[in-house]
Amino acid sequence: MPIKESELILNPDGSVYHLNLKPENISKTIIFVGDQDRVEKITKHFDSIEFTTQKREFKTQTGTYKNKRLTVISTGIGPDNIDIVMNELDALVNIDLETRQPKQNLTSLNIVRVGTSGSLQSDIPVDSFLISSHGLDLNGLLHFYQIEKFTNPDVETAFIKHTKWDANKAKPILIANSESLEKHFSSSKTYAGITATAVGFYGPQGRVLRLPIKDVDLNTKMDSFAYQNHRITNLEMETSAIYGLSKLLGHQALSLNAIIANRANGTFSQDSKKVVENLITYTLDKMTSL
Ligand code: R1P
Repeated sequence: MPIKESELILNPDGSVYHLNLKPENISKTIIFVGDQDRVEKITKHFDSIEFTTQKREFKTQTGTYKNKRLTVISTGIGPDNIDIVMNELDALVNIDLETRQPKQNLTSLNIVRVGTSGSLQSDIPVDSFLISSHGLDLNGLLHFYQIEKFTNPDVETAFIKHTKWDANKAKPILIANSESLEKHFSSSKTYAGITATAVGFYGPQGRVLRLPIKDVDLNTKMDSFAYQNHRITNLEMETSAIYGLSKLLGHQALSLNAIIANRANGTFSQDSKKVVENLITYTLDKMTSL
């Protein structure tokens, strides 16, 4: 049965609905950024750019860096956008858009997020690079999919117990990164740890402006959580969704974080643009041998 027009929505030119992309517009190696203005901060290093498009917050450029064909795409903020980006990118490679049928031979994309994040650990300072060993999904997105096979119940149960997790909130799920990508991108310059992925920037990350939040101690409890060799190092808004949907769809994913804030000691980078720029050049250089 072909996938219905209401489920796989295509634009009149045949491109996928939100991303405005056709299969030939993307490389199999893709960099995600949150901010649409960060796309060109990456592609300014390219030898050449063959394709550019943008719809809403989803800006895409494809080109070559030292002869390696790469696509850079902005996802905007949050796991809800990751649901759109991951499903539509997968459709571009794994669904025949003419017949609307899933392909027999599936393609696995390499996806690397270059993002910013706040450290929860005082020993992971601002201006450092952090690789997410896992995404800890605190936002509920993955519960809409059949994710059971990729969860880590022992760690999740320990986390729920340690934080006295409110049963009215979505149950936390822990998803691992792509081991091979982690090996490729690790170096003496990188820290590693669990990245917690929140559904919002303020209350869901423990920030209080005028609204009281339910658990003012949640960040401290996350910071002190330890299970075997696992600890939670940082908090942002996309990693667990990227990891979970990549596992389900058969893609390789890694999240690289420029640490611009340290929530444990209250510091913020003196030059956050510089640490992001440094992470971009670090990532691009590793990309050439991927
Ligand atoms: C919030 O300001 C945004 O910044 C972080 C969060 O994950 C969220 O998307 O990442 P990016 O800078 O990669 O967007």
